[in-house]
Formats: sequence, C-alpha cells, structure tokens
Amino acid sequence: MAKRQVNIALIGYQFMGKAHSNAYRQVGRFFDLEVEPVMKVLVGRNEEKVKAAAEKFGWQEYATDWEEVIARDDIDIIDIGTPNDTHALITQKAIAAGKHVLCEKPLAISVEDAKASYELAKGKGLVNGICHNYRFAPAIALAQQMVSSGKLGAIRHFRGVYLQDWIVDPSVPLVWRLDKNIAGSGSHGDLNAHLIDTARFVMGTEFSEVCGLSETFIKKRPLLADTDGGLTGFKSSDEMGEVTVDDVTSFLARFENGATGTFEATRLAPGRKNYNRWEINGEKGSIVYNQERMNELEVYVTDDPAGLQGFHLVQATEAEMPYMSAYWPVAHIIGYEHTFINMVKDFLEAVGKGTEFTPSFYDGYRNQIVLDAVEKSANAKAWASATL
Ligand code: SOE
Repeated sequence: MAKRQVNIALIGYQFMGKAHSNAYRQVGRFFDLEVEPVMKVLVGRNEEKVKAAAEKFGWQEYATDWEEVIARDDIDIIDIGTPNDTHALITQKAIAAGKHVLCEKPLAISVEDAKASYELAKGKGLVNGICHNYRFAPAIALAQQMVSSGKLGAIRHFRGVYLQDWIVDPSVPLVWRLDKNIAGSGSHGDLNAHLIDTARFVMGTEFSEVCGLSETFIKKRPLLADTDGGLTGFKSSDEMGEVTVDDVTSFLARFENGATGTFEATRLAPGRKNYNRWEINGEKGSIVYNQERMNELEVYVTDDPAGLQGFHLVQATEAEMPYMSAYWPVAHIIGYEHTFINMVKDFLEAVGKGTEFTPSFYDGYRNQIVLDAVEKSANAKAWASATL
C-alpha cells in the first residue's frame, strides 16, 4: 500500500537549512517510515540563493514569502531554520494555520514568546518539536537509558562545558549570532541551551535554581559587509559595531532531583571546536560524553570487581543501541548529520502515528526559563529560581 505523503516546507537554507534538508533526503533511505516525506518547498528571502539551495538540496520548489507558504493547503509540516528572532512569529502563524511544526532552537528569544508558542500548540493535535539535535546522538540516548534504568543510582552531579573558538579572532564580524536583538543571547543561548536540554533529558528532572556569571570580552567588532547567516566566509566592513551578547556564561544549578550542576559556554576557547562535553556522577557510577567523539561513552561503574575498576569505552554503535540498527555494523561510525536524521525520523513517526514528539515546545519553553533565569541571576549577582 502506498504510504501517506506529507509535504514539508523548510524555512531557512543556511547551516541548519542544509542539516535539515539532508535529514529529510536521507531519513527514508535508512528508516522504514510510516509516511513518505516530500521535500516540497524551500523558503528564503534571497531569491537567487534560495533557488540555488533548493536545487542543490533536492527541494521540488523554492519560495521567498514564508507567509504564503504557510497558507498553502498542500503543506503539512513547517520546519523553521531561520535566525532566532523569527522563530516565535513563524511558529505561531504555522500552528494557527494547522501545520505540524519543527522549530530550530530556541523556541523564542524570550520566555513570554516561548510560553505563547507552547500554549498555542497545546491540545491542537499538531506535532510540535524543538530541534535539540544532540538528544538524537545514539550515545546520549544510551546515557539517558542507563540513567533511567537506575544503572548509576541517584545522580548527584551534572558537569557540562560547551566550548568553541570560532569568534576568538576579534576581526570576526558582527554576525547575527552576536546581536542580542536577533540571537537573544550569545554563547549562553547558542551553547548552554544544548547543555540545559541534555541535563533535563539525561537526568529526567527539572532545574530548580541557578546562579550565573557572564562576560563580554570583545566589545566591538567590524560590521558585516554582506549579510550572511553562516559560520564561515564572512566579509567585514571598515566600520565597527557593538557586541551585544555574552562571550562566556557560566552557572551553577540545583535540580529538583537533588543533583547539583555546573555549566560553562564560550566561543572564545582557542583550540576547542565543538567541545560539547559533560559528565554525570551517580551513586553507582559515572558517564562522560564528548561531542567530538560522539560515537563513544566513557562509563565507570562502582560494582566492577577490584582490579578491573576504571572508566571503559562503550562503542555507542551496536545495533541494540538507539537508532543504530538503521545504519552500519558496530564501530562503523556515524556523524553530526545523523543526529538530524534521527530527529526527523522521530518527528515523522509522530506525524504518521498522531503521537507526541519530544523534545516538544514544552521542552523549548522550559529551556528558555532556565536561560532567562541565568541571565537574571548574573545581572542581579544572586541565585534565581528556574521553575515554572
Ligand atoms: C554555533 O555556535 C553552533 O552552530 C550552534 O548554533 C549550534 O546550536 C551548535 O550545535 C553548534 O554550534
């Protein structure tokens, strides 16, 4: 029997547009899906660039007006991969038009807007998702299974750093990720948001309070000569402008399950490229994950016999492990793009079955509450509540 076709419109064609396009193109080649995803239309502001991207990525059509695309009856899913300040508006219009929505992180750049998107989608029977793609790395999904099965006992510590260095050179211009009005915040929203999601996901608990510290070291940078949403190939002008976001944000946290946490995000850590590394310590063991070695987990369990105690490396590529049976034999490793393929697989499954997808808008809303509480705490130099 022919599968039900679901037509997708993707808004945004740069870094995330490329990652999501690749995911839709590949997903049905690895997973047996309930539905047949159709890459219907790619949307972007610049006609020449979006046309070229649509051809390159394999979309049937391209368009420049996202509101017109949302209004189309033949579109089932709106996928949003645009700069952060546009997420809430596009999400809310898409939900109001009865579309399933998969939105890149963040759900919005304020708690109020994130809450509005969450509340609008609630009870509508539409699948809503926020793209925290690292949840879909098999090693992280495996860590979550180990913790929820009780293998580590009660968790006491989450210790996460997310370090990059792509703006350490002060001549890197003011791309949108350095503009508070567009990005919402700097390293904090860009990188701590991922750690916050991972902590909630892996430990299955919520943040209760946080104490933050932020700094902007490079206060002025050249303006962009050409608009570009990517992470490389920028053109600078001779004029300088103000950096309005944090370069580094660190914070302490308490969780509802009694655990404590430390977090640090910066894009000024020379030599660290995409060093999303965290470890958790429980009563009976520890787990370490590093995105730069995403196919592995380091695991220590206290009940190993004396003489054999120590961290050991688990290949998170065995067929029994989350998502892996769709790919290659053990240790034939996967990469960054597979986190997106796994994510759209779960999303399409939810659309096909009429079930819920996680992380959902609720998770995006909770994430925004924590980000916001850290900023408030850093400004007030005091602890802040991170609960609903
Ligand atoms: C840039 O810092 C960036 O692409 C983030 O925007 C992503 O969310 C992160 O996954 C990788 O780094």
